[in-house]
Amino acid sequence: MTPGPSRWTPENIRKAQAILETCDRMDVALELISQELRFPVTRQAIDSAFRDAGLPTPFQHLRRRPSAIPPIEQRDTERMPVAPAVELPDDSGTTAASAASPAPAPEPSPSATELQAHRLRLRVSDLEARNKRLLEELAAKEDELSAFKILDRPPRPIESWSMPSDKQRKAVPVLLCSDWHVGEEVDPAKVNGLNEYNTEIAARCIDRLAEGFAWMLHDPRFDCRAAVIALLGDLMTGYLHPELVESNTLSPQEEQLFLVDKLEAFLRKILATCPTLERVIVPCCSGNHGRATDKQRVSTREQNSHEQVVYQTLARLFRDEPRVEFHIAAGEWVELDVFGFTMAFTHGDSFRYGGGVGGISIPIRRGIARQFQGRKIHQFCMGHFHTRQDYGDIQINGSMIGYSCYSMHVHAPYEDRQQSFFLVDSERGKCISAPIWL
Ligand SMILES: [Mn+2]
Repeated sequence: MTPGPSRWTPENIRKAQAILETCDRMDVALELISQELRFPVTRQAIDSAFRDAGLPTPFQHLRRRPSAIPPIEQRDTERMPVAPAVELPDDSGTTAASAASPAPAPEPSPSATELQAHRLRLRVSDLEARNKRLLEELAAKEDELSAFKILDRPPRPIESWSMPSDKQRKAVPVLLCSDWHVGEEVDPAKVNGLNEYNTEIAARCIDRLAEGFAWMLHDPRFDCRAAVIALLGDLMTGYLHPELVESNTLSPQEEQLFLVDKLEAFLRKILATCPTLERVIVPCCSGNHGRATDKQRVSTREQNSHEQVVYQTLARLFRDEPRVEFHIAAGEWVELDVFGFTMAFTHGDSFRYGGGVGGISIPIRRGIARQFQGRKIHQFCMGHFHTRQDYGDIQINGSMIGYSCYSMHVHAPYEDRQQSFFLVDSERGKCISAPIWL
């Protein structure tokens, strides 16, 4: 049996961090964390979970600002005007040296013990109230985040993790998903018999893509704990051209529902078949085909895309799945930091290619040089061109629909249905770049 996923999900680690930061003592913190996470948390377990996550030790998270917490005596004497517990001898006649030496501790009187107990009880109830309030605030903030903000947070970098042995390399698999065109049909009779595509074939391809991804992860040379599954648009065809109203087998609304169902099953299959993955990051960009307007809107691209609805719906379906994180583009790009390598994802339709002999890399290089103004991006990922190309720092995806009437019309070279897969090695960057054939 393979072990189940760790209970120390990023979400649980965040909760533990938040609680530690409100506590002064480790034993109190451990008890509160156990209550919150609903499993017994030991010092060793939390130490190793934080170590694995590359965080400072739990002890370093504790709130250790003595000045912020007045000593019991100062604080509570204000509240409780009780006679001082210990009568100090009159020191008016003593020298400085003798004043500095500790006075012999007097026997605590019964009233002093009672007072101390009372103070401690007050302190405990203070702390309990404070912790309860903070936990409530934390829960409220989390609700707020999951309802509205989850989609706006910039992706948390993928950081390196510690490994028990050095026989494997650490890597993050990246899968580009784009140009599925699920509502479009390819009639073999219209493409010289080179291809056939419809919703049934699309559904089968989506399932095969999840299988292919899991198959690529079976590589024993690599330890993969986080993955990137990028949804890069044109997953639907929509009514972009008048002829598509006649030829599509699904309307834009039907395509959205089809995609929500299939993408949910696709991601759940990846979670089920890739148990080593602790984080699955899903950058989402809309394609030009998903637009709900006649012409492509520029500044309100995402607000006017049907694909945005698909992505937002998926993010809500996976709200309670801590392993999956959606990051939906606000504009053209989503950026992500993987082991310190910067990656940028987009659909790709802003790059105009007129069929020049230099190939598509020329207009893309010119475009990104302007858009990023020299800022170093190690890996650009995009779809749109239906031709899988690996230009090193630019990865262009193939398509799921494959060769179509449109491909014939623009004299595009034939290419089998395929999507792009590669690994980001923790030290060397991109490697094992391969198509997943569908
Ligand atoms: Mn496109």
